[in-house]
Parts: sequence; structure tokens; C-alpha cells
Amino acid sequence: ERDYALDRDCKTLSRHVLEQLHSFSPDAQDLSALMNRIGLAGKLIARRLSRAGLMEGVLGFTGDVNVQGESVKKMDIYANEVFISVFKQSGLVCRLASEEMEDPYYIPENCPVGRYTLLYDPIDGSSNVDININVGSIFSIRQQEGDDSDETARDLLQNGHKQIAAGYILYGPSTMLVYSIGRGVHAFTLDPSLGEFILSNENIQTPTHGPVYSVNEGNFWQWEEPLRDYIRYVHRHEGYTARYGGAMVGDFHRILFQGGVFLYPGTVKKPEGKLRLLYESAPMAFLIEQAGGRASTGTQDILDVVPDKLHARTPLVIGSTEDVTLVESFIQDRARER
Ligand code: P6P
Repeated sequence: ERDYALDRDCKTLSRHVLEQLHSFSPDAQDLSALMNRIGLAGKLIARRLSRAGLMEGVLGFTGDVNVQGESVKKMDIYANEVFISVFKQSGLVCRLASEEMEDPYYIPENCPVGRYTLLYDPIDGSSNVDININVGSIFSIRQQEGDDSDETARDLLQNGHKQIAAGYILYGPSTMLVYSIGRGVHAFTLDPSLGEFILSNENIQTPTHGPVYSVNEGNFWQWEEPLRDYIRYVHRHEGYTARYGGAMVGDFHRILFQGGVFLYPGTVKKPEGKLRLLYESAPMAFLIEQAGGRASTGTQDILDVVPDKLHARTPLVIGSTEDVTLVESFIQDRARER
């Protein structure tokens, strides 16, 4: 059969980044090295996940609760430490901010020389790990601004336009790494026999409309009325189909390629919703806009939102331009009528 690795002259992740920047400047070298480390983290996590059922200490809970008030899975801790370890050795990253850690983790030997901050959700959708359904890692890279000598990381509380790179790793039937450094969205597939991520989709563009709406309808009665009206609309109209996997990375990946809309709305009790801005919604918003789609809170572009704290949450409506705009029209029109 055709060997894509050779067809695409084995274009690896690090080489692709350098080509993206048409330069071998220090910044380009840094970004290429950073993406390489992300790839290494992805390989280490994919390897452990692929053997989860065969090894002690991989599945199940640690018994702890994280800063989000969620039960911590053993895989959450392992993946969190993988990112810390591979970036410690990189020399480029001074701080890591993770869903699993209350405060950013500082790597003193890399500060202040290390000019970058990694924000990440090490295992997104970890409730899927024990049932062998896809999960993901989400990452966002920002330049550190100021010396942050008091380690309050206030410079992270800026909008998503400050991201210089973002993406995710999808641990599915194959392991894929999807990233953007602001020059389009590109997907790589891990060839385990080579131990390399090989380019598989370049300059991905999400369709302007798609049939999929992806939302947890179990929350229907907790939503505001305008959102219920949107769900009633897609129920009534031909051409829509529901898909929801319980792990945003997989649901987002489907929409990136096939179009449609993913929603995690606020509820009456939690108007800010569940997903965190800095390391879930903002990186995905960066990607979808690079792919010609949109990401909104329902009333504001995600990339314009300025968080008040590291683990700030926002409602999220993300995907094809026409579908996101339709959801906003329900939320905003109804809001005006109220
Ligand atoms: P619910 C996983 O915990 C996550 O953060 C996202 O990956 C996923 O889309 C969402 O929460 C699922 O939440 O409330 O539908 O189970």
C-alpha cells in the first residue's frame, strides 16, 4: 500500500514548523524545539495509554481532588508530570500552567532566560481513560511578559490573541497532533514504528456549515431558554445530527474536519460553564479561527475574553462560522427580547 510517510517526504513536526516560518531565526528555532517537546510528551502519553489495561497504576483514581474540584485520575498525574519533565529539559519554558495545578509550576533554571510559558490540560476527558475511549491533551504557548519575579504570573491574564502557538494531541485509533503557530492548522499522525509525527493534513479548513451539533443534552433543563430554543430548532430541522463523546478534543476534531458546532454552555447555576479559558477554550479558539471557523462565549469572541484568574471558565460555542453565528443569534436575540 502507499506509504504516506515517504509520499510526504517524511515531513516531521519540527521541520514543518521551520518551513512554516520560512526562516531559521532564533524564534523559529525556539518554536520548532517547543513543538518537538510537545510531540515527545504526546508519544510518552500515547505509549502509556496504549498499554493502560495491561499495567498497574495507570487506570483509576488517585483519591485526590484537583483545583477544579474533580476527582484526579492516575493518568492525569502521569500526563501532567510528563509535560513538566520534557519541558524542564527544553530550557525554553520558565512556567507551566496546568488544569492539574493550582499555581503555575516554575522551572528556576529556565527562568528568566526561558521566554515561554506552556498552558495545558494534560488529559482532557480523562473520564474516558478507563473505558478506552479517546482522550486528548490541549496546549497553548505564550511569550512570558515581564520578569514575574513575584511568581504571580499576572501576564497570563490576557486575551487569547497573546497565544503564539496552540494545539492538541488526540489519543484515538491513531495518535494525532494538530497545531497552529498562526499560519494555518496542520495535523500529524504518529507512526509508532518510526516514533515520529508525520504530516497528514496541511492547512485544514473547517466547512462553513456542518451537520453535527455536539452538546451534552443531559443539561437541557439547566440551560437558559434561548439555548433550549436552539436545541429545539436543530431537533425540528432536517440535516442535523448529534455527536458527543464526553472529551472535547475528539468532539472538536470531528468538527474541525467535518464542520458543525460544539457547545458547552453556561447553566442557570453556573453561567460561566465548565471549560477553562486559558488551556481549553482559548487554544481551540486559536485553532478554529486559523481554520476559518469561529469561537464564542455566545456573546463575545473567545479570543477577546480577558480572564480574571488562571482557571477562569467561559461558556463555549465553537465550530463552523454559520453554525456558531446561528447559536449566537438565538442567545443574543432572545436576550434582547427578555
Ligand atoms: P460533561 C472533560 O471533563 C471536559 O472537560 C471536556 O473534555 C468535555 O467536553 C466536557 O468536560 C464533558 O463534560 O459535563 O458533558 O460530562
